Amino acid sequence: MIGQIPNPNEPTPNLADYSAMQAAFSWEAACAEWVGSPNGGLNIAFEAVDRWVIAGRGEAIALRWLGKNGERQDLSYAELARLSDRFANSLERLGIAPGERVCILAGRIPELYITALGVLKVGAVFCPLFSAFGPEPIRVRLAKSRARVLITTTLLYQRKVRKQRGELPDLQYVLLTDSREAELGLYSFHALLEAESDHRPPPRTQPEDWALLHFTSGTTGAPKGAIHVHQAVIAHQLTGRWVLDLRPGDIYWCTADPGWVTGVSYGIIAPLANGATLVVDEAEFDARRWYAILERERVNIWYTAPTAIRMLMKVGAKTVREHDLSALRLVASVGEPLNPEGVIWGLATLGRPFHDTWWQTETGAIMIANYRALDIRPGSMGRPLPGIEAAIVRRRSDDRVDRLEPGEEGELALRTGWPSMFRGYLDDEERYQRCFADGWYLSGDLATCDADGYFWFVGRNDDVIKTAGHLIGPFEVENILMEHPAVVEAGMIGKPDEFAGQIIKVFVALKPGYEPSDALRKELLGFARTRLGPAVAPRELEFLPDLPKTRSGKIMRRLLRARELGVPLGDLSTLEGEYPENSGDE
Ligand code: 6R9
Repeated sequence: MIGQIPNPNEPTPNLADYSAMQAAFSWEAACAEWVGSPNGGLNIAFEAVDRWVIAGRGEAIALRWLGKNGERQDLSYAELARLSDRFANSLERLGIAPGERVCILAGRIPELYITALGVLKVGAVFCPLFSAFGPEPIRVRLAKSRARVLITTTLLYQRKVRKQRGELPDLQYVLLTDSREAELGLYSFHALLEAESDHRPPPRTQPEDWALLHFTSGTTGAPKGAIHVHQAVIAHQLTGRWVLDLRPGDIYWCTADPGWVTGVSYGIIAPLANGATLVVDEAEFDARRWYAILERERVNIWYTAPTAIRMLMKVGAKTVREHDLSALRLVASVGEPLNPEGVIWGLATLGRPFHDTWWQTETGAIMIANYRALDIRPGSMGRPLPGIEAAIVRRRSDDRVDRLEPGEEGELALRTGWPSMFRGYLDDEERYQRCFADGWYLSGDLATCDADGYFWFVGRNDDVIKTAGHLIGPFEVENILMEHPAVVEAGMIGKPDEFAGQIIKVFVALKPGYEPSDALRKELLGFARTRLGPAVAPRELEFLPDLPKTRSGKIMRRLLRARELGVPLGDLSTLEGEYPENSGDE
């Protein structure tokens, strides 16, 4: 256990008395008291930027962008408010109606942040697509979103969208962030922006209006589009304040890409809604660069992920000591299990223990966390946010749930009813309903809870995996491999990896007439990488004569996992996260 050592030079934690807040807090009251925008609406973008301008903090830096080649750009709250007003006006001119989805496919560039806020202001639904996805995951998500507008760069458009545009009948406008030219179906983002006024009346959206669409994966079927509403901002703001201890003027860096939920909820909304300065680094992970950013920008609050922490640990403590990281007040982690060594390494080398936090695309905001004011139990995800009731349960066959005793392993469940809770999977009501039983949201994660109310992650109860913090489902990966003429069956698993947590490994059975060979292995891996993109591409491939299947013909990935880990097949109960009676998301 790591106790919190009071430091007279540091402010009292925003959440100073966890137990008192846990007893007193209610979402109903918090939502009822929320002031909202001047015309009576509630809008994420208004809460994130315009509110600060009205409050007289317009000159404060909202976004500090660090380009990969050393460029720097600061945008104040007032500038971000004006630019996003302009973009909202551009979208209105294109005829984008409230509730419509607007997609963006881009790296971490300033236009992404302007887009997110502009889309929210016009009442449309912001849908980010990860730029390391290949053409196929992008096509699937664009098609599913039915977006008429896509914001992207020339390079990403040419590499990942152009060839498939014919298969995307809804896609009318592609706005390029780095082009001044307009040609058939392609427009210049900046030219559109410049043609508009930077004034708009405050947004009119209501708390339950759709705001965000995040695609996520399950075991079966195509990716699911989790929908969030404007009211989610109340949870973003509050978790930012309580868990990340954010306050106006803080310098804050979230290393997650906005192609994933963390990069939006905590890479855009929560820090701005708390008046902080966002540091955005366009470049990919590089230990020296990261330490230099923490030092030079005097980052106070840092939210990152276990994969990055493991890579920093590998580089060693000497590199850390070359930097002055004394501005850091809180370091936190999310997305994958954070091993106790990571927490302790943070304390020993950064002078701050990593605070683990747990949540999901579906929960929209942090649900379980280690707080500044509470002791940390290294290896534990922490305790539920005030207002959140979490429990370890087992779903019964009659769809009731039984709550389990402290120490017993079961599914992590949350009592429904917080503002950032997802409101549906786009066009998939049945899958949405399956996430709930008896008034609980069932997370699909297996965990335990100790007698003091700390939660401990065990594993998933389905076949999705986390690789370098990214959630990947087997469906897309296996489907692509099966499109290759040599492949008859494919099964994906997560293979444990020292740094990425897990890497994607596929087992493949070949059609008659094809023989396993190194050349074919390389060809299949290349085939998958070209279509799926580096983030989703399998790293290893093994040939099998055939894949283990259930009587109904489903591939038994847990047997593939058992095989990989060398666990005796007869003793599946020892496999992490395996519940023979629990079919998860199937
Ligand atoms: C925010 C985000 C959700 C899944 C979740 C769980 C895993 C997240 C974790 C963690 C262990 C933590 N996960 N936080 N596992 N410890 N602190 O990551 O959303 O991409 O939807 O993934 O990530 O398995 O169910 P998402």
